[in-house]
Amino acid sequence: MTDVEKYLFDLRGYIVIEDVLNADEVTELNRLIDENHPGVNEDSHKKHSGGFLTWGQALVDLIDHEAIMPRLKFILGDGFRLDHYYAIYMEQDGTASRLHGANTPYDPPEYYHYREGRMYNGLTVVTFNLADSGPEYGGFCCIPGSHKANYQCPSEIRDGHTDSECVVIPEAKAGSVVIFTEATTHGTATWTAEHERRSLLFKYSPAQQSWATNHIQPPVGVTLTPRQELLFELPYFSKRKSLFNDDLAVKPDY
Ligand SMILES: O=C(O)CCC(=O)C(=O)O
Repeated sequence: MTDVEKYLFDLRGYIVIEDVLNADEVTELNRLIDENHPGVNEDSHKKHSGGFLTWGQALVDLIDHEAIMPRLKFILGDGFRLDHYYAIYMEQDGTASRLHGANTPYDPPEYYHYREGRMYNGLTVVTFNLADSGPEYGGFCCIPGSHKANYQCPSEIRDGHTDSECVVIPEAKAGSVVIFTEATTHGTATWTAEHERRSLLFKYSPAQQSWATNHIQPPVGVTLTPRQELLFELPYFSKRKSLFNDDLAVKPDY
């Protein structure tokens, strides 16, 4: 996590990291999706769909991609876990989703705190973009800074959605990653592009908590590295293994 990224994540609740995947990697991931694509819903021209970790190793290797692990360590602390994941596919006119998530009202699994010199986050999303998205096209949208908002988002702003002046659609090219805290008020903007939106969302929780009702299971028939296996551990805190070395993730010094 660079100083600029730390500053921007704290300030806005999200960062965009360009060029995490190169063009060949994007092509390969899109090929795996082409082979297995579940299609979009006829009415909404969009689909949220999980289960893709059995489609190919390149997809599995995104869960602990070298570009995201140190950043997640900074954001969530060591020992974080994969809470759930899904892809968003959107064809032209794919419908918007409402703005949700906020600092106020407080939602216990989705928080942003700063205490004793470091940030603490609840559910945190890593979105791999396999197609260009942004203001020209639609896709992820949010209210920068709302992870620290002390007042509830007024209905005029929530209902105004991307017409509200404080809502942005960050530019995120194919190969980029967006990392955001779910405490940032966010949603999906109508997809206006001719090309399909393909975004893979991996949602991580700190070691001790789960947002999802069902704890995610490792994908069947897939070989995981020891570190990838740790990402599928149940939520607990005490004596949790580090994702980065042979030590424990957390060693309280009191
Ligand atoms: O990427 C998007 O379109 C928004 C995803 C979303 O709403 C969420 O992660 O809760």
